[in-house]
Amino acid sequence: MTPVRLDLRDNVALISIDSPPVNALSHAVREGLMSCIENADADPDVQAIVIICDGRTFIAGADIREFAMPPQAPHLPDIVDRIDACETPVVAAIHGTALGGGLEVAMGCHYRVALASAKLGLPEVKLGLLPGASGTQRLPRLVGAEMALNMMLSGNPIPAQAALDAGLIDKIVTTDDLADAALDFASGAIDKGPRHVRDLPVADVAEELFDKSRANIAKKARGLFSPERIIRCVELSTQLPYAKGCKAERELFMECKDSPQSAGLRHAFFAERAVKKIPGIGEETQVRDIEKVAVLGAGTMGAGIAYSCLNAGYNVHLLDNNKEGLERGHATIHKLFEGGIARGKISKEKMLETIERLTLSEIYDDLSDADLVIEAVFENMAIKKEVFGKLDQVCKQGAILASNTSTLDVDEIAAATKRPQDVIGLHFFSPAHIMRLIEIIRGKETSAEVIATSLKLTRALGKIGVVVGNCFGFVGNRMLYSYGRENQFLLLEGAPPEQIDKVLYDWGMAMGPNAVGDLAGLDVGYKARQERSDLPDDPRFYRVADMLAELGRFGQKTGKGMYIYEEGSRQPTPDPQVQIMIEKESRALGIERRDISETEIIERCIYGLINEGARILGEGIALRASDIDVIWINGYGFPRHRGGPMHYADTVGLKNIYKRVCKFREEFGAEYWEPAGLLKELADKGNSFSDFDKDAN
Ligand code: T1G
Repeated sequence: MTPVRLDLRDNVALISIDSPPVNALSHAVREGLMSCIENADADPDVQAIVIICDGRTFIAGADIREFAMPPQAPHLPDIVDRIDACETPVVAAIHGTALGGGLEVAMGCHYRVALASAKLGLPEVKLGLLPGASGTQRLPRLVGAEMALNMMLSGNPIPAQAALDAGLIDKIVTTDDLADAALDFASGAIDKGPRHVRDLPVADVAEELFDKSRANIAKKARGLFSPERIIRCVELSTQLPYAKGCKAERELFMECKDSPQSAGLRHAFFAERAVKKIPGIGEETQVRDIEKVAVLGAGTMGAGIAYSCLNAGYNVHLLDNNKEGLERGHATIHKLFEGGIARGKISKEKMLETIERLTLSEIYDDLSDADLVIEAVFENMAIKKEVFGKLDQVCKQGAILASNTSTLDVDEIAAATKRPQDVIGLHFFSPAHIMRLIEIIRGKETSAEVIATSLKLTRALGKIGVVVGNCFGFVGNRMLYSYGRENQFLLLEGAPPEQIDKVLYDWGMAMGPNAVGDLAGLDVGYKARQERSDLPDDPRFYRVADMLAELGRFGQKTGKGMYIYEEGSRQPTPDPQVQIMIEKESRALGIERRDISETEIIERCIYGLINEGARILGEGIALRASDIDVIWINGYGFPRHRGGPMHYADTVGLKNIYKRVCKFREEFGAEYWEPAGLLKELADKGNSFSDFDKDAN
C-alpha cells in the first residue's frame, strides 16, 4: 500500500502523505510523491496541486534511518526540483512540524500555507548534517541569508507567525480544516501561476555576515564538522546560480553524512527515543495520576526540582523541617523565576500564576494527599531511611515515594517502608531545572505502574528519563568513579590538572574532570567516599581530592579547590601550591613522576568509563548500551557528536579497546583494569555494543 495518494478535488489535485509516525521521507514516500507529482502535473484537468500530510505532522524530514543504507532513487533533491518545475502552482499545506527535507519539499512548492500552531525548521545541524535537498539555496532566497543562517546553525524551528513575517510562508490558515483552506488558496493561485523559488534572488547580504558567523561557531560549535559547511553553502547561494549552488551543497552534504560526527549524533537521536522502551511496560501499563508533587528538602536540588515541577504544571508542596532552610528554598525558587523573566523565558504574569501552585510547610502531615513525594535530603542512608519511614506513615495509599539519591541503595531505602513496590529512585542532575537527564532507579519491588508513571513524569518535565537498575552510583556515578579514579592517578603520576582538563576538553568533554570537581564541590565527593566501606585499600585512591577537601578547598564555592578562582569568577587558574602538594604526595607514595601523553590521558579516562559501562551492561543494570550513552551525553557533558562512551567504543572497535584494557591491567593492576566479561565476549566475537543492543532488544 503506497503511503502517498492522489485525489482530484474539482480542478485541484490533492496529494496526501500518510506514513506514521512523522511522515518521514522514506524511499516508499519519495517514490509515491514523485509519481503523484508527475501524474498530477501531466493531467490537463489539474490546474493546481496541494501537498498535505495525514496524522500529527507535515513531513518531519528525510528518514534518518536510511542514512546508514545505500541511497535509493528517486533522490530528494530531484523530487524538490520536480515540484518546483511544475507548470501548475503547487501549494504545501503545513501542520505540526515541517522539518529538514520536509521544509525543503515545502520550499520546492510555489506557495506555503500553515496552521498557526505549525513550526518550520532545518534541524540537520543537530544530526551533524546540512540541508541536502536545496534547503541551503532555497531558504536564503525566501528569508534572506542572515535569517537562513541562523535557522540552519541553531537548528531550532520557528513558529508559523515568524515564518509568515519572514516570507517563508504565504498564509496562516485559521480554520481547522487545513485541506479545505489549502484547496481554496490553490484555486486562488491558478491565475497567479507558479512562483519558482529557485529563480528568486538572494537579498543583499552584509559583507561581514559570514566572517561573523564563522567567529560565532568557533565559540558555540566547538569542534563540530557541519556548521562551517552550512556557512559555506549559504555563502555560495549569494555567489552562484541555483543549480551550481545545489551541486556544491550536495558535495558538502555527502561529506557530512559520511562523517563520524553525524553517525554519533544520529545514534544519539535514536538512543534518546529508545529509552522509553522498557520490557514489560507498554501502552497497557496503568499510569497513576499525578497532580500534587511534594518535594522534601529545600536545598539547591530540592528547590530546583520544585521549580521544574511548577513549570510543568503540577501543584507543588515544598517541605523542610528547618525554617531557615525552607525560606532559603523559597527564595531560590523566586530567584529561578526572576532569572527566567530576565531571559524572556516566562512573563511576570505567568510567574505569578505559576507560583500560586506552590505551598510550603515544615510538617509531614501536610504530605498526606500528595500523589508523588520526591525526597531530596542529605546523601546519608540513616537520614533517608528515617524520612521514608515517616513518609510511609503519613502518605496516602498509592502515593509514589521517590528518592533523589545519587548513589545510595534504593532497596535499602524502600525497606524502611511497608510499600517497597511504591518506592523508586528519581536521580535528578544539578542544576535540576536545567539538566535534561533523570536516572529512574527501579528497586527489586518497584511496580511496573510506578516505573511507567515515572517515565511519564520525566517527559512532562521536558526531561529524558532512563530506567536503570539498583547498585552503588547506579549507571552514571558508578562509571564516573572509574573516570575520576584515572584522573586522580594521572595527577600523582605526573600530569598537571590543567593538562588533563585541556586534553579532555579538546577531545570534546564539556569540561575537564578537575574543573567539574571544583564546580560540583570537592566536599560532596569527599562525604560520599567517607560513607563508603567498599573502597579499595589504596592510599592513592582519590588521594589528591581528599587532601584538598581536608584543607577546606571545596572548589568554586570556597574560591579554592584544584584551581583558584577570583572573586565572582568561574575562571579556573592553576595554583602552584596545589602542584607542589601533589608532587610532595607522589614522593611520599613512592610514585615516580613522568611526562604523560595526550593519548594516555584519553585512553585511561575514557576506556575506564567504557569498561565499567560494559560491566554495568553485563549485569543488566542498564538495559541498552545506548541508554548508557544517553546518560553520559545528558548528565556528564560527554560529547554528543561522539555518540556517548559505548558508541565511541564501537567506532574505535571493541577488539582495540579490549587490547588496551588488558595492557592497562598489566601496567596498573587487575583491581582497576580487569576487562569486563561482556567486553571480552563481544571483542572475541568481533561484535559491537550496538550488536549487543540489537540482540538484547
Ligand atoms: N526519520 C526517521 N524516524 C523519525 C524521524 C525521521 N526524520 N523523526 C522522528 N522519527 C521517529 C522517532 O525515532 C520515533 O520513533 C517517532 O518517529 C516519534 O518521534 C535531506 C538531511 C518530528 C519533532 O531532524 O525532531 O531531512 O521511537 O519520539 O517527540 O535535508 O521526532 O517511536 O520508534 O521524536 O513528537 C531532519 C527529527 C532529518 C526531525 C516529533 N529532521 N524528528 O517529536 O516524537 S535530516 C529532523 C524530530 C533531513 C534533508 C535532511 C521529532 C519530531 P519511535 P519522537 P516527538
